[in-house]
Amino acid sequence: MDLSGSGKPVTPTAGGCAASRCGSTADQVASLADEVRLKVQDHPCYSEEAHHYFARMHAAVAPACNIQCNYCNRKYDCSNESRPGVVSELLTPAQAVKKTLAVAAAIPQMSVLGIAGPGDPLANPERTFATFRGLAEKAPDIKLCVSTNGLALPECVDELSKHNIEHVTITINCVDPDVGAKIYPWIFWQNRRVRGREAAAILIEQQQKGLEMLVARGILVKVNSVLIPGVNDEHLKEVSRIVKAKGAFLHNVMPLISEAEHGTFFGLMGQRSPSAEELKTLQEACEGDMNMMRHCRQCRADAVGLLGEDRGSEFTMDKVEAMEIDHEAALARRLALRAKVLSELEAKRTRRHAPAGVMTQVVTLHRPAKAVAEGRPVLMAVASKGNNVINEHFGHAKEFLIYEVTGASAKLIGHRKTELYCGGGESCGEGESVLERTIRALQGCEVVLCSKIGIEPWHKLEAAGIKPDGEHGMEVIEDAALEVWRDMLTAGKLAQSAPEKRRA
Ligand code: CLF
Ligand code: SF4
Repeated sequence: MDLSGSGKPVTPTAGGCAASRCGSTADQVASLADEVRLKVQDHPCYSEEAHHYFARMHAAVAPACNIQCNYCNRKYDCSNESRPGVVSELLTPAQAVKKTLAVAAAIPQMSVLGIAGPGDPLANPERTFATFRGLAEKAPDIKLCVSTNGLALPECVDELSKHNIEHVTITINCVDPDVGAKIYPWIFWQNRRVRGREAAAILIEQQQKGLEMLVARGILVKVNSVLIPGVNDEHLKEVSRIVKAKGAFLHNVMPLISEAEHGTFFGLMGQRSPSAEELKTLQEACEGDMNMMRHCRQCRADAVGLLGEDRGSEFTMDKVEAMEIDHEAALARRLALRAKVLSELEAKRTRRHAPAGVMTQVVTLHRPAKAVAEGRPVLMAVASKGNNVINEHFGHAKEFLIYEVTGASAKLIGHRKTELYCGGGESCGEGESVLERTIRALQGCEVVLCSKIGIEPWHKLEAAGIKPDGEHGMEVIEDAALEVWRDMLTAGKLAQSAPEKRRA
């Protein structure tokens, strides 16, 4: 693993137009230049494959922010990198280092420490860099990651470089100040508050300058954009084109989370969030220009665990203080697990690309016969706790991974959180059960793959036109999904056009 931080500019891929496809899926990771592959192969956000196996945590050390976004209420987590919800504990840098070491000792899959709020990390540079310094000394195997709105980025790039930070996320919602003026009411700039279009213009200039400086130093940049229907939806295609042209590694378009009860300007003004279909359509439109992140969970600024997991309550400071930790043994466990996972993934890739004479069943599933590739795509929901296998009970799943499956591939295109579809209120329907909410969250899917499922949900899913499948428990997700797709094709279910409900 590259802990050297050579500071040399990095070519994102081995070459050619593949540069625009770099990033996340298994085969894409395999095709990256070695220097970049070492940086992303165990980063759960920069590699879709890695997110099944590796965990990250966020240290909430950065309370202040230097801008105001209309989707943010400062009582809540930063929407740059989190879903609304208060940060449980604001940490000092020393506490953050202690907590990170405790998490890394208990969760050997932990490979990244990110600082993503609750305000802006670079508006709190002393606290942010003190945390990174402390951790780099004590756990040099943990990658350091930061997420920022970009206003203070240019003045921090040298410092980021010095601290061997190889991954920076910039939230860029626009490249046009007129669009920006609808998203940012003000920024705090050179000791004064600047408003409206002028504020947006300064922010955009700083973001673009910061992006260019990072790329020039070989730091991988992910751009996050919040999709705000009617405000920047069409405009994000232009954003994607520009940031890719400037060398951003990955683009992550996230849906606006807008609820009146969060007290945000957008929430109170009734600005709606995009539908799953709108998000997918935009991601596909942007994908023509660059690789898109599809597995983001919009996690909290104090998130702990695999993406989608929330293990923060196991690591409150009082619990951390009481832990006795053998740091050397923990480091050895992490390194051993990382080596094992990465070598297994490498072996899997080699099997998949083996010549025809030595094809395994896995290869067959990933390379179906030509005739098999002709059915229509099917959306499948998958209940998984990680490791890229179907290992979660339907009734225990708090989220489902959504795959678009064709004869040629099973592609992760997003996730659906069942919690977001909470009952109560006019829009949700009074008295709606958890099961009904879950089924509503799965609208558009035709199959649910899970390790087990009870008889009542089985019947209700079927009645809703979704086929429950508990037969592939503990199987690799993509392989099982492709097998189910082929069974549907054989049964003559894929000839007709996609059901009307898929467009819901
Ligand atoms: Fe955190 Fe962000 Fe680093 Fe990941 S999150 S600072 S790059 S370690 Fe990841 Fe969470 Fe999405 Fe962010 S899933 S919100 S993209
Ligand atoms: Fe909130 Fe983050 Fe925007 Fe600051 S940058 S206002 S903390 S969402």
